[in-house]
Amino acid sequence: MADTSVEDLKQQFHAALDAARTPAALKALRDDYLGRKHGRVTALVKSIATAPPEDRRTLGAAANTLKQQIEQALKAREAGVAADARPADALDVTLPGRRGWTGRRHPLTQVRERVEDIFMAMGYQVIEGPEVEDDWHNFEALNMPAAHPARDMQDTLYLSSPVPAPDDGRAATLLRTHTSGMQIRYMEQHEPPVRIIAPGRVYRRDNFDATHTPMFTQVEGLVVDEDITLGDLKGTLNAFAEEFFDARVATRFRPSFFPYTEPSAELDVECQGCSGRGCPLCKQTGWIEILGCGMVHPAVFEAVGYDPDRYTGFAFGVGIERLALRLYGVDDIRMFYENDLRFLEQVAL
Ligand code: 2U9
Repeated sequence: MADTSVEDLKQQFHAALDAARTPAALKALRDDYLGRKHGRVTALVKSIATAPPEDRRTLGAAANTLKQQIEQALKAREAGVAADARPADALDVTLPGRRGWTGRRHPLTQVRERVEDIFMAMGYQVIEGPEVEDDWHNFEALNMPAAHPARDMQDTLYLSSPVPAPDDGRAATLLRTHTSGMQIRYMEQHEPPVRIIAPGRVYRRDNFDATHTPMFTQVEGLVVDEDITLGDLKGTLNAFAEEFFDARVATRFRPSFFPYTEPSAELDVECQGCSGRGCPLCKQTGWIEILGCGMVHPAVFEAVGYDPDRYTGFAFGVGIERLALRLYGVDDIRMFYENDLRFLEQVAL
């Protein structure tokens, strides 16, 4: 009986020792077994006095041996744990990692860069220039003479009087309403062939509501050479649409009007959300408008000193916000300017 309890105690101790991995656990184990007042082995030794006399010798020897074994085992383990011990604030490599916050480009920047990349790969040069423009580059050279409605103060943000006083030699200055002035500047300084895109911010005197902002982003393109045809325009813009949507998309060119192109068109692509069947994204039409385009008006070539009988060209303009709205199915353009991370993190190409 007494032997069994010594053996039990020994087994229990070794099981507990296996589980004790820290200095604190070892200390608790030591107290549990060897503690002066309540230690189990201590109690066993004390119990010898009340055991039957004929058992005392063997029991005493067994208890002593156990006490020594426990003492040795604890010492050995205490030494090992001390060597392994780490300060409480040490790196715990088993904890799950903390993910860093990765920044990304604004959705409008992503769409603009995607458009730029596609045309750059086709050999177009990117040109950039001032947002404050003069009357000639923004209007006059683009076949929009003095009385043209687009020049109205209702539409354009002027920085000077729209009609300078007769004795004022300076031209009217304004916030550009499109990036086309850049193409005019480029043609004034270079002979054809021309193959450029002009991205940038443009300004219009507009409301700030779900579908309008007084500032928005454009990418315009211009190609000029001998024998450029409407077929070049269609082939180029179809290729652009397939690259942009990364798919064989159906397109259609709808007739339109712009003062600086003739003929003019708007390009629709089959709605990617419903494959043309009709959905809220395409307002049930099955088509999504992505850009305006046309053959450059001869009056524009005359304004920059190009011979309109020798050169032809095509031009196009993409409104990046409108395109992004349709791409992401966003119903309020203001979302792009509020910088609410909950929105920005959801829209990514
Ligand atoms: C030159 C000659 C012609 C650029 C063009 C468009 C058609 C067009 C709109 C798209 C949405 C403006 O941002 S938007 O509101 N643009 O539809 N833009 S042709 O034509 C040019 C440009 C420069 C010298």
